[in-house]
Amino acid sequence: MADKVIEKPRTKVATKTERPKLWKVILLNDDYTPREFVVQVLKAVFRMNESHAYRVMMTAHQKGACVIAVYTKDVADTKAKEGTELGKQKGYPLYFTTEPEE
Ligand code: TYC
Repeated sequence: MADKVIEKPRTKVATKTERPKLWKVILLNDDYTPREFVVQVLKAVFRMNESHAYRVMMTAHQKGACVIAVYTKDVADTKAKEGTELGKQKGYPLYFTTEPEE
């Protein structure tokens, strides 16, 4: 009896921390917004340099849309709204949308 070891039941809670899903911000082409203005907005809102912004703008221009970057949902929504709003202020139909990454 003296050698009987009483074991404490071990309780281990498995915690799984999932990474938050990331959202893509997508630039859509239109026929009216001037190219140079799109480049300015990309630089201001998405902190791109001139050549990166130009390449992204041209990709949207030629293919109809271009994925700009991925962010957490809040940041993606805010940036898409900011970019769209800058165009709207000038009367342009410039449009940024968001969608979740697979
Ligand atoms: N297609 C526009 C033009 O020819 C330029 C443009 C490029 C507009 C990309 C939107 O997402 C865009 N003036």
